[in-house]
Amino acid sequence: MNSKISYDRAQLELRAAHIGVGAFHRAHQQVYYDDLARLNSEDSKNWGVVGINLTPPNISELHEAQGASYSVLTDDGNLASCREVGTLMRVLDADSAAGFDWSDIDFATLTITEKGYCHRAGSTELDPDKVSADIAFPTNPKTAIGYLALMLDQRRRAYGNPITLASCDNVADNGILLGSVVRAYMEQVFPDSLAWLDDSVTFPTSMVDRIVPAMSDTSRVKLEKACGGKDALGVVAEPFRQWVMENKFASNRPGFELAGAQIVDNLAPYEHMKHRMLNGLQSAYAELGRLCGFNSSDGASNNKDLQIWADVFLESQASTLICPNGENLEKYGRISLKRLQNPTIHHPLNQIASDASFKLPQRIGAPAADLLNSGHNAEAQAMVIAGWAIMAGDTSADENGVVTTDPMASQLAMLRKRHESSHSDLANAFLALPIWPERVREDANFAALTTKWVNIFSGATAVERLAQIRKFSKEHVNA
Ligand code: CS2
Repeated sequence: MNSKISYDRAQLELRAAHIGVGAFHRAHQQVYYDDLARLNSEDSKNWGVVGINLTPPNISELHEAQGASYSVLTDDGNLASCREVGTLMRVLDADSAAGFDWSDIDFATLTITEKGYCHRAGSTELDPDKVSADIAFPTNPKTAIGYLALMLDQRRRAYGNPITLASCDNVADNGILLGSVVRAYMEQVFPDSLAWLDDSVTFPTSMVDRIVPAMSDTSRVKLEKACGGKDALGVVAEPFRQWVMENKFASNRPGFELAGAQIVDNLAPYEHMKHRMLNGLQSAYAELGRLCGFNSSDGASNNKDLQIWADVFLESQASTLICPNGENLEKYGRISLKRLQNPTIHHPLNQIASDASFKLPQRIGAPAADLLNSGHNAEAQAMVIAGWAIMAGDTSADENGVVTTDPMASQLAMLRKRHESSHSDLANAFLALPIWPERVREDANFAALTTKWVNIFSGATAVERLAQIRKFSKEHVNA
C-alpha cells in the first residue's frame, strides 16, 4: 500500500513547532498532523509544523532538497504500508533556529531525550551546571531549555499570546519536568517574564508510543524499495501508535482526537502502564537478552524461555499499576510482547540499553519499590538490575555496529572494575546509586536477590543463563 500526500499543502499554515526532529518525531507526532491534513476537517486541517533541530545531524538542507516531505514505512510482518508525510513544512537547524519568529505558533511539542531536560536525575530540578553556558550567553542558547526560554521571553515582549509546550519524551511526568526546568532557568535569566509564563504557558504531560528503531543501512534500503526512491529522512516503524495527552492547553491546538489521540484529565495511569509494561519489557530484554546471546528485541522476545519470563515479569509489573480507563492490563501486556516480536522491526538491544541510567529507574526501579512496599519480593526486577550491573558500561558493538552509550558509562564501568572480585559488592554498589527510589536502595532482601542473580549470570554461558531464567520462570509463572 502506498499513500501519497492527498491535501493541498499550500493551505497549511505554520502554527505548530516541534523541537527535536529525530526519527521518532517523524514517525509519530508528524503522522498525526498528516492525518489531520488528510481528514480535511474544518477545525484541524491547516496545521503545518516547523521543525527545530538543535542537535546534530543537520537535516534542513536534506529536507528542503527532497521537497519537504518524506515517507514512513510500517510493517507488521504481513502488511507493509508506505505513507508520504507533508506536514513538516520547514526544518531549522541550530544555526538558524534562534532567528525564527514564534509569534504565530500556538502549540509546540518536544522530543529532546531524557538528557535534554538538563535536570538532576531522579528529580524535576534544573541542574545549573548543565545550562551554565546558556546562562552566561542567553541569546545564543545551546540547550533546548535555554532556547525555549529565549523564545518565550521574546514572545512575552512582542504579543504575549499564550502557548502550549508539550513534552513527548519517555520521561516520568514529562510536562511537570519541562515546566519546572524552564521556570527555574527563566527565574535566573528572564525574571521579568515569570508572571507571564505562569499565566500564559501550559505544559501538558503526554504519553507517546510507537517503536521506531534508529535507521540502519538495511532499513533504509527496505524503505526506499517499498516507497519508491531515495529518502534520507524516511523512517521505518511498527504499525501501532498511541498518543495520550493531558487536557491542559493554553490556547488553540490541533484536534488530534480526530486522528485517534486521547485527551485525558489524569495522564499518570497511562504513562505508568507504558513505562512499566512496554518499556519495562524492552529494557528487561535489553539487559537479560544480551546476556543470553540476543542482539535485537525480536530475537529475544521470540525465544520461548524469555517469553515465559515475560509472563512473570509483566504480571508483576501490572500488579503495581492502576488500570487506565478503557485499557486492560493483561491484554496490554500481551500486545506489548507481540509488538516486540514483530520480525520486521529490527530494534537493537544495544540501542534500547543506551541511557539505561535514566530509563531503568522509572521502568524497573519504581515498580520494584512499589512491590517491596506492598510486601512482594520483586525478583524479576532484581534480575534486570543484576543484568545491568554485569553489562553496564560495555561498549562493544553488535553485528550492525550499534553500541550502547550512557552519560554514566565511565562511572558504571569503573564500578564493575572495582568490584569484579565480589558479586555482592557489585550488586550493592549498583543498588547504592542515587538514581533508585530509596526503598530499592535500602531493602536488604532485594539486595540479596540482586546478588543472587549477579552470581548466577557471572561467568556463565549464554545457554546456562537461559536455563536459569527458564527455571525461575517455570517456578513463578502464574504462581
Ligand atoms: C525504547 C523506546 O530505546 C528505548 O528506550 O524502549 O524508544 C520505545 O521503543 C518507545 O518508547 C516506544 O514508544
